[in-house]
Amino acid sequence: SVDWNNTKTPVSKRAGFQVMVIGAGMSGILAAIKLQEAGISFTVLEKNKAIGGTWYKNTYPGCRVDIMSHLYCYSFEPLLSCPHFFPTQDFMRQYFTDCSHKYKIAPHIRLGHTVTAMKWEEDRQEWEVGVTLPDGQTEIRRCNAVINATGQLHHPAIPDIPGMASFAGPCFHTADYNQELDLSGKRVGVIGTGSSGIQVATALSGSVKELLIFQRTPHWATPVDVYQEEVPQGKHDAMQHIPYYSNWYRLLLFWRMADGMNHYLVKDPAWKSKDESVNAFNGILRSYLIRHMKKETDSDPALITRIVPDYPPYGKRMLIDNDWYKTLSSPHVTLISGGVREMVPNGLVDQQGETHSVDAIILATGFKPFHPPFSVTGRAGITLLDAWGGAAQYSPRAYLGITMPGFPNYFMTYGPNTNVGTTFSIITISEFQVRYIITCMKEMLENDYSAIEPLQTAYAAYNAKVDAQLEKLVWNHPKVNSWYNSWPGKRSATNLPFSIADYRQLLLQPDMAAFIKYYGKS
Ligand code: N01
Repeated sequence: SVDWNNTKTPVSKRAGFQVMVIGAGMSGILAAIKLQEAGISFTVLEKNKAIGGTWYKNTYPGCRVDIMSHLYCYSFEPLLSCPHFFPTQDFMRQYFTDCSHKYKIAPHIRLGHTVTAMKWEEDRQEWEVGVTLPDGQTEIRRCNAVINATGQLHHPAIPDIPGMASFAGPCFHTADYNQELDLSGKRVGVIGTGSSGIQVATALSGSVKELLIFQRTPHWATPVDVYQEEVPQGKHDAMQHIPYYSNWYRLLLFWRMADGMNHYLVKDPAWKSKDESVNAFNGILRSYLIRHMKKETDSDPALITRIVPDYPPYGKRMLIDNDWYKTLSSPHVTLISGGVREMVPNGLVDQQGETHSVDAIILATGFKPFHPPFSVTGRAGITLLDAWGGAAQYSPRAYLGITMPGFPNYFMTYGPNTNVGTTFSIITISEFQVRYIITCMKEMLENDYSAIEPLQTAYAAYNAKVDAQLEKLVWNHPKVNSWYNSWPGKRSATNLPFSIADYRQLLLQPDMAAFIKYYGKS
């Protein structure tokens, strides 16, 4: 859990210190709540018409959290009222909206405000932020510090499939789901079989006439016996009335879903010479997952050979089986392996050249992680894009996943190398980060620093440790291409290579010796 005590005492010095939080999703709302408690002035800029981030944008049928509600919530606001073990999208959106009201941060959120560019003004020791307002006008806003809470995954990856424009029916991404469209009784094509793909396909399978699922590469999925289930009344009551029950339950889930899984992530040292080589734990897990596939598909050998991945479990994000395998075995569902060769006016052509006619196409093709939504220019005119290798060698990095040399008072939540590679709640990671960021700000205010930025040496030393640890883990398997490793050298710029307990330890107290401090305006 997160001890918020040290960020709760309001700071008194430096009236006028202003923080701009970008994004009113899970991390932005969290940052706002904690800034408010610390007595630091802030504004939240949100480009959407409502708050919720991911849980506002993603409204496709079947969209829900694949992490248990008891973990997928703020530690200070347990989600005890959720009727399901795995909360639905609308439930999560309501939770974050309720939190924004309960903690009185809603008045600080500016909806429909899109940040277009940001520039560090050395003379003023401030960030200059270009914003497009809801009426289309633009203006410049200034602040002392920025918390970029836009996350890793919000820019849809639209595939470049030949003939895409020729398709006559509706074709849209899961993050832009067309709610007006009634797909019941239609032939629907779904491209992609990651977390979004299996959720939308399974949910639609009950109402469409025919479902054609285009799987480029199989993903692993783990069974969870309570996926569709409601939390039983007894557990509900225990959570609410037995002292500390919910804390213990969270601890149990934490162990099962987080660091208790870490041994699966370590690759066999002999790996590079053997395509399917996995460590002993991973080998046992692999057999278990294949047994599960067989059970769910009535051991259909033709199907099994097409859905068993040729890389170790956890190489890509582990899916939670939401009746996905059962869906694949339904008579009106067809799995087409190998991806899509082209789109034609009436449908899709597979890699074997066969045309499949469909009425609508859903692109469950994922997101472009860290796709820069706006340009960020730090000291000496260096942009974040340049600092991360430029367009050709783009590979985000940060000191502790939060700050960057050359970008004073620029803080990130869910930044580079902070995504968890197990199915654990990213909310806990954001809590560690927000606590760290606010502690840094308190240090600044109490010591009258106008700005801080990490030393290049601290940044380099931390990233050397990140790289050394990444080398040992499964995400850069030669057969894995995923949003985890879509950077030069297949290095994962998204994932946290350390245990969650170790990362927490690193963020407990900022090492101010690792920062350059600036005093006042030059
Ligand atoms: O995206 P993905 P996602 N032609 O990148 C395929 C979180 N999330 O939106 O594997 C054909 O995982 C691609 O194929 P391949 C979660 O962290 C959480 O599903 O590259 N296919 C793959 O199958 C998750 O990991 C929840 O060969 C193409 C799929 O599209 C992350 O978001 C729910 C293609 C993309 O899978 C991303 O998940 C949903 C092409 N041109 C998402 N391009 C929760 O429940 C891509 N694909 C919390």
